[in-house]
Amino acid sequence: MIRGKREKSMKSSLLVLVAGLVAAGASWSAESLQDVMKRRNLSQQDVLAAAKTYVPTGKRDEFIAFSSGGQSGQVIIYGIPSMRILKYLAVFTPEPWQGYGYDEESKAVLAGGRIDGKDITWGDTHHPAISETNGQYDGQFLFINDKANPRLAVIDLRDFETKQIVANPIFKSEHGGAFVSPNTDYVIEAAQYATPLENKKFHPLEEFNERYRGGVTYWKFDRKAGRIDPKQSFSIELPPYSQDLSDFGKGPSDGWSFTNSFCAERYVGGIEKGRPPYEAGCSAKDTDYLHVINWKKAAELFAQGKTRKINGHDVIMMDTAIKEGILFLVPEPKSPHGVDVTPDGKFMVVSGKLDTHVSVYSFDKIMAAIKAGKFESKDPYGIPVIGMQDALHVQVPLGLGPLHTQYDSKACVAYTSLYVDSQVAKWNFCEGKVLDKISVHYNIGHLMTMEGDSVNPAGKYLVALNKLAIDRFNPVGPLHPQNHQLIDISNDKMQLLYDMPLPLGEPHYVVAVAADKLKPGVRYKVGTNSRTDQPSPGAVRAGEEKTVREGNKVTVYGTLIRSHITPETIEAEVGDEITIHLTNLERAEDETHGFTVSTYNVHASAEPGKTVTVKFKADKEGVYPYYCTEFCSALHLEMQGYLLVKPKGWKPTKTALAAATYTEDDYKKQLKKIADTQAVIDSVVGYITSVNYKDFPDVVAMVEDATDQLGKMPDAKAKHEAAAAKQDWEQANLWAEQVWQYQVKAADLGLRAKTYLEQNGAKKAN
Ligand code: K7E
Ligand code: CUA
Repeated sequence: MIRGKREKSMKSSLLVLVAGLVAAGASWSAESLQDVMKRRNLSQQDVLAAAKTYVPTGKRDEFIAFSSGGQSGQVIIYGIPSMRILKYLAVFTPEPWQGYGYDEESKAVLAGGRIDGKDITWGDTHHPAISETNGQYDGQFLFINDKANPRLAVIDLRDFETKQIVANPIFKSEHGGAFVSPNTDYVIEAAQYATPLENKKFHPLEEFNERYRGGVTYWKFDRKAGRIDPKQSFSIELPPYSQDLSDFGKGPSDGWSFTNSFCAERYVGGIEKGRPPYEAGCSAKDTDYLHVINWKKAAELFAQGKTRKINGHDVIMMDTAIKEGILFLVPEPKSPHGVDVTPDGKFMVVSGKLDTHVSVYSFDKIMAAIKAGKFESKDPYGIPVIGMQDALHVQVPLGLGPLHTQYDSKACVAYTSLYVDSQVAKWNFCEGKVLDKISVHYNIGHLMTMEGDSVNPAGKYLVALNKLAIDRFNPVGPLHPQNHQLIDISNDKMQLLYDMPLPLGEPHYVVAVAADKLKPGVRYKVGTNSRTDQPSPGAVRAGEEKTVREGNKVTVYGTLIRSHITPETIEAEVGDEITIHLTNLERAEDETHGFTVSTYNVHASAEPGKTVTVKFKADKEGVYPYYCTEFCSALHLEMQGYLLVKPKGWKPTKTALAAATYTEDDYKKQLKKIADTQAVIDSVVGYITSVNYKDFPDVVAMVEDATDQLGKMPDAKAKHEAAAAKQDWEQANLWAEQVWQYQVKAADLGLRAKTYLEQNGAKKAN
């Protein structure tokens, strides 16, 4: 028998492989650490750094980082301290592995990001934010913005899937998001490049000061639904000052938000007309403006209807904001980038890209000035401006090109990136003194400490997000990867530990959460549309599979389970619209099946329990194989089928399928194989039921899957016995083989369960 032979040769090659590994292991361990250090030219420092980052096989990372994927429009997930990449999470851009943009469920999510009726299949992701409860990361949701096409995405961390994309109704770009309020009731987005808010009628640049506007949007997050509620969201109209990054107040400053800006000059360029370029006109003055906004009061004004509808969206106009006393400005030096509220909520740290200082503003002083009505002036739109000296706590000279600031677990300790100096400065924001500096490679943008945006940062590690890698890695052409450098901040002196090339767009910001706060599931409730979290109307259970034709619409309600797709043939006429729903019936962890149909540009990833849908028009007659795209079991390649697209009015000329020849002898061998395998199953079942397996949900799931497989055996057994009685050896052999297939899958699950129990300390059942 071919299969028997194949197994035997697989077994013997396995033995050879194992023997080889043992031999290699022996020679490897004969080398001492000193030998390796000498051979690879490693210093003590290198080895220490390696020991601080190495995560041995089977062990896991302490923190999980969610990095923006820059121009890829995705989120990059990696572990800290190992810096091992775990997933590229699909957000704004189609991603085939996850079926994102290739199955109907995810296409519906992407459709939420359409603007002006157009599909936008890329994004420029900048700032991820983790949901917070009382200012602490809770590990439930992730938000990220698209700067290029002003949109915001909601990712549920129960399954790490993008659930929603909302497009900003009044901006044309958006940079100052995503940042969350301390209880994640709102997610903020600030415009970057000012445009007319309605943007339905053309207004020339000559009308910039009068007609162009910036703003901030407060998206209401409904935590129970796990979605943004656009109807409960609102914006505040702001001057055309190129609003940049934002942050929410916390603790004493809860209820307020802060947004800086970088072109308060309102310059509009024109290099092609001989005017000085933007870079000159936007940095001519010494100061720009920090916007200080009472968002809790703004939410009340919105509730009272003190808004104007622009493009169907509620906007609190500047006049209202000024009259109601919710909007103030504070000068900030010079072309700033980054406003970061300290964990205690008392200070706002602003870095001027073109100023060597970081400016630490005091929330108390700002409030005192507002209360006393002490303003130095009004801006051209009538917004009260608080004097810089009336708001400053301290200014600290740190170095050239300060950009972003993050916080340590130690009180008053902050880290600021210095873009021009290519350094990270560690400093004390209470006393205003520099503590340490470390060089990075090269031109750092953002930096990030563990849980560094929360009310109690975890310290330990810092990641420098360097814009240029230059000479750090093996060259891969003129386009270089980005360089994320891991730095140990647990001691007084910072220590550089690791360089990680990031090969997927330019990440702008990254956030990291303690790994134990994340509790993602391993399976869905059977029949779930994972993008809506609702039962899929296309779901069926085992045995209920069907294909329905209505007019020219063919709808398949199918299932996936090791190792077959039901149905295995789909018949259609040319021109039919085909919809295929597939439910993965597996419960075992990591038993994902994929699905595609040749040349129809569809693909779906069906994790255990998920129902996926692909849809296309069968526009050309012919034969199209479909198959499972994940190597899911030993008979994965056999997980296949044919879509038969017939011409209209086609009639068969030949009606019998070709068959191989089988004998009674073959059948007897099948029966022996089945009996032997049953003995293995019985012994595994004996072990599992002898211990407390019910205390292990993962094992219970595997046992359920195995029971499912075994449950199908009697039917196949009856069939092979009936065929044997009629001496139909072909049918007898094939149905006996199917019995064995069910056994093999059950045994595979049983062995996995047994290993799991042994490794996780199962005890004798009473
Ligand atoms: Cu690149 Cu926060 Cu968009 Cu700074 S941003 S570097
Ligand atoms: Cu299912 Cu391969």
